[in-house]
Order: sequence, then C-alpha cells, then structure tokens
Amino acid sequence: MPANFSGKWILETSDKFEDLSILALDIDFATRKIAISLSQTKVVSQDGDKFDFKTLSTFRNYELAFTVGVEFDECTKGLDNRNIKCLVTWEGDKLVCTQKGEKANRGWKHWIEGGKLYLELTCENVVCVQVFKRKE
Ligand code: ECB
Repeated sequence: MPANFSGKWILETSDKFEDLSILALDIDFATRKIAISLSQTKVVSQDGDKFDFKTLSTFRNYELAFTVGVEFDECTKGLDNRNIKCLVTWEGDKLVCTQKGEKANRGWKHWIEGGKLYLELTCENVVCVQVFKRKE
C-alpha cells in the first residue's frame, strides 16, 4: 500500500533553500530574499497514482498535477521559469521526480517519516530539504 500524502502541510524547516535558489536555479537577489522568508503550505490531493500538489505562499503559488509513471512537460512558472521533462515514479514509499532540462541532476523526492512530509529538492550539486508538519 503506497504512502498517502493527502492533506495540508505547513513548512517547518528548510535547509539549503537559498543555495538551491541562487547557486543552482539562478534566482535574482531580491526574489531570493523574499522566497527564503516565506511560510509555504503544501496542499496535496492524491487519488491512487494521480496527484495534485499546490505550493502556497503570500508571495506566489505553484501548482503541479501529474500521474505516476506518465511523462509530462512542466514549466516552472514563477519559480525559475524553465521548461523541463518530468517523470514521477515510486521508489518504495518515496515519490521520486526526475526533471530533464537545462540543469543537470535536477529533481525532487517526497516521503513521509515520523508523521512529517519531507521534500528533497536537488539541482546540480545542491540538495535542499524541506520538512512540513500536518496542519491540524
Ligand atoms: C511557491 C512558493 C515559493 C515561491 C518562491 C518564489 C521564487 C523562488 C524560485 C525558486 C526557488 C527554488 C525552489 C522553489 C521551492 C518550492 C516551490 C515548489 C517546488 C516544487 O517543485 O514542488 C514540487 C514538490 O512538492 C511540486 O511542485
């Protein structure tokens, strides 16, 4: 039985987020300073292998819908504005996305551990880990 990510999650800690933004994704100084100060909320809807991830903040929102095992095109509009080809697969209970495009070694992983939602964002040699706790 695969993990169930559904629900509302609030960002608790974010490690190497600024490194990811500046070193790897080329986000400008002003945007980066706003981005690192934001409280982020993930709203996840899961129906079997169909997912909808909403990343919400007071500054910008980002939405991504996909089906595990089905390749799709993503434009990271409002983030680093790049076009990438993505595939999400299950690795055990981890949801793993590989993102092919201009940037090497790009992708993310989600998993649940100790009741918390983890997100590992990778680009080139930078690994950012965000931990979210359930909202009520
Ligand atoms: C949408 C809230 C954050 C807005 C930040 C705005 C500008 C900074 C641009 C790039 C910073 C680097 C990464 C963004 C980190 C989080 C946003 C969503 C990352 C993502 O791809 O989440 C996946 C997995 O949960 C679903 O889209």
